[in-house]
Amino acid sequence: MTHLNLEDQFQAKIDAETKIEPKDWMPEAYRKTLIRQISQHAHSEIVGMLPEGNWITRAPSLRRKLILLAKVQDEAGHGLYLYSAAETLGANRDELVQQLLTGKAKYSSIFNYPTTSWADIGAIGWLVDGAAIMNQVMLTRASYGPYARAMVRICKEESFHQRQGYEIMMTMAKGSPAQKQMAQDALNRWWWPSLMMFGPKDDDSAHSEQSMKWKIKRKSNDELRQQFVDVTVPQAEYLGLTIPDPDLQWNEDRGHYDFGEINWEEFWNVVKGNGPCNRQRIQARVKAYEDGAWVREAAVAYAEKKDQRKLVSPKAQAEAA
Ligand code: FAQ
Repeated sequence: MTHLNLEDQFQAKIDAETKIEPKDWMPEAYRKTLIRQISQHAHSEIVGMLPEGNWITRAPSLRRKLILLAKVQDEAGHGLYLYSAAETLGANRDELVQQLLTGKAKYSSIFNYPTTSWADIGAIGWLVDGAAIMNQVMLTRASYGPYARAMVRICKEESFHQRQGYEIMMTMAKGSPAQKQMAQDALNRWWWPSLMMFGPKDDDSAHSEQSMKWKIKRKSNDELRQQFVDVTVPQAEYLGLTIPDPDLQWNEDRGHYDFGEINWEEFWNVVKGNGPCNRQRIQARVKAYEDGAWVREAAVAYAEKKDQRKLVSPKAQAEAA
């Protein structure tokens, strides 16, 4: 029998589609890559609550307000599952949060754009959640068990989010000319940033090759981006809206849509912290963290008191005797 070293055994497990679980041996680089990706993903869900949260008080009806509240709450839940998944790898949640608050951690570029009209809530659900699902369905098959399992539930919820966004777009696109114009304007502003969500081109993607070998990622950034364009163009046509890309064209030979070049300078600028809302987003998270300090302190004080009470309670004394 050939003797396999730990790293080869690990890769053999991945190749055989056996899930890696928290207590299994794993290369440090695998652990690090997962903590990086999962924590960036968790931060994205948490920061992602802000652009939509902006419209909760101004939703056009009670029904819309209830739906939006539920959606934003779902994003909080996703963030929490993902922080927990990162903890199974030995990451410390407080440290991860500190990295976000001090601007050291990355989160998705998309959440650094402003939501200036109600139609943006439709566009976010349709395009941003649509892009998120396209990327996350493959993650339900990621090699790391806790991440893959968290993704199953997250994807179900994201698909509801996508539909609520598309329903807003349908209502507006079939409404008055002014409403249709609002929907078109939202599409114009969210289209390109949504394509950027898939990350840099494959040639410029630092982590893709290794992450695909480890089956953390199963499809490349460009493959997923193409898949997103292919499913979204007919949806825009159904709405009677125009995608803001003069180079967009069906390519019979490839069986895919060709589309224009992304503005990569804008992408990297936003990733580096210089997008339209980066500072505002971090400030909002810092404020929420500071405003919540009393809750954390009260919880710790309560836990300490409870421990002390246990020590002096008659039952505890009798048990101790
Ligand atoms: N923005 O080598 P790659 C959502 C960074 S959740 C900012 O290709 P990788 C739900 C990347 O981190 C949306 N940075 O990296 C929702 C790396 O930097 P590093 C988030 C980006 O990891 C909806 C560098 O560039 N989804 O929307 C971006 O192999 C509505 C090189 O890139 C996830 O996080 C970007 N767009 O592939 C919530 C899914 N793209 O770490 C509220 C999980 C790349 O070396 C409302 N993540 N970078 O300093 C993934 O699938 C992957 O991490 C990718 C990037 C595909 C995002």
